[in-house]
Amino acid sequence: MNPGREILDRVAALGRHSDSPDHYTRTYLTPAHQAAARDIAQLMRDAGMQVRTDAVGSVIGRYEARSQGAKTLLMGSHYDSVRNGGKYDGVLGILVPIACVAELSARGERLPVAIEVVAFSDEEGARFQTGMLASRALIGRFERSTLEHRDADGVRLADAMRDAGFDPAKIDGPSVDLASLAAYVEVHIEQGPVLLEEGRALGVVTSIAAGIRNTMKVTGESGHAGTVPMPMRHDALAAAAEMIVAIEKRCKQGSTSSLVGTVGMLEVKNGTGNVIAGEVKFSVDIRAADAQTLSTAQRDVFAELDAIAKRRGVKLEGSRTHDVKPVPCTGWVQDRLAAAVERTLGGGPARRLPSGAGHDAMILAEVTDVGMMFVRCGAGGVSHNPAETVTAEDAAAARNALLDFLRTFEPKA
Ligand code: HGY
Ligand code: MN
Ligand code: MN
Repeated sequence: MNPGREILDRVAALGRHSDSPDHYTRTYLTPAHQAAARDIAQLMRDAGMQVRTDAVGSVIGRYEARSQGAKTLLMGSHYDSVRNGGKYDGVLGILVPIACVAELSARGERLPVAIEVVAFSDEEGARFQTGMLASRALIGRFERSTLEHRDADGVRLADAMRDAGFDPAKIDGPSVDLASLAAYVEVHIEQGPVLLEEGRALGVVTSIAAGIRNTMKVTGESGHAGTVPMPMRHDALAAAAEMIVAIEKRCKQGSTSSLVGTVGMLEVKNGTGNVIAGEVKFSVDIRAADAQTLSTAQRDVFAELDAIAKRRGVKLEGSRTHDVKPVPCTGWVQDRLAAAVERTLGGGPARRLPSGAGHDAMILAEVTDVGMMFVRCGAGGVSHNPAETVTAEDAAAARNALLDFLRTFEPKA
């Protein structure tokens, strides 16, 4: 079978493990999430890897080097998803390296480095607002305060872990040998239109955008929709609505198109059609390619939200749930990936491009050199959307380029 076709069939099979019968959603520690983990572990074993699961549910497959004491090349991505997302986000970056190791194993090939493929259990943070939870835990920098986060049903993260058979007390250090890491390489769909518009199957990431996420709470005064005169209202939902438009307005300003602002979640407490809303929560996600643009935009946005709250006589509180600095991908890793892409695709220099999306590579960059390979997204480059798609030819190209990268890989002296 065409290796790309086999990868896509596996994406589809894993995509059937969803929290919802109506769309693809796989959030941290749900039954669907744990079923996917079991399938991924089996795929790793079938590919000739020894498999372990760490204290937060990341599944790690190891393929030994040709000699003892070798460095370890880490690869991988995440197997959780956003709500109503696309099946390729994260999962492709797990299945492509597994396919490469399966090929090496079938031919009895061993490399000068060991390979570890990590399926991160929680990168999106969609259920508990815990972005990059699993990669932080992998490198020993799990933030224990997240154990108190609750999901939409009020379930504490710590309790969800115990229910799924994980012990929060065991999250106590790296789940890989950091000293042995040669580099980390992540294959991921581009989640944008550049490769599609330029007719390229693959690209090499130069840098990953910075980003912050907050959960905001607006507290006003609930009241009767029919009796409270407009000038006397402290309407939490109307205030939030003005704030949401203010975020969009500020993030549309400025010279750099890398500045983006999104409110993806809005929750009206005890929302009722004939009641003036007393309490509202909403999410804020602001990103930019560089720290200065992000910092200035943040300063302006939160100052404006405070001014709106003051003018409307509502209380505004915010908690930071995610904060990542911009991450440059390491030069030598980029160059090796670009050479492998060029040998695989031909057609001149590989396209290098920035990532507006965040990735586990940002966290691994705290402990080792990192690189990312992008795979063309179809359907206009859309992602975080069920229309997200990748062709079998491009999946095969990614597998072939990564295999070339592995077969020519020597740890940096
Ligand atoms: O939000 C992101 O950039 C990624 O999908 N976690
Ligand atoms: Mn994503
Ligand atoms: Mn992703």
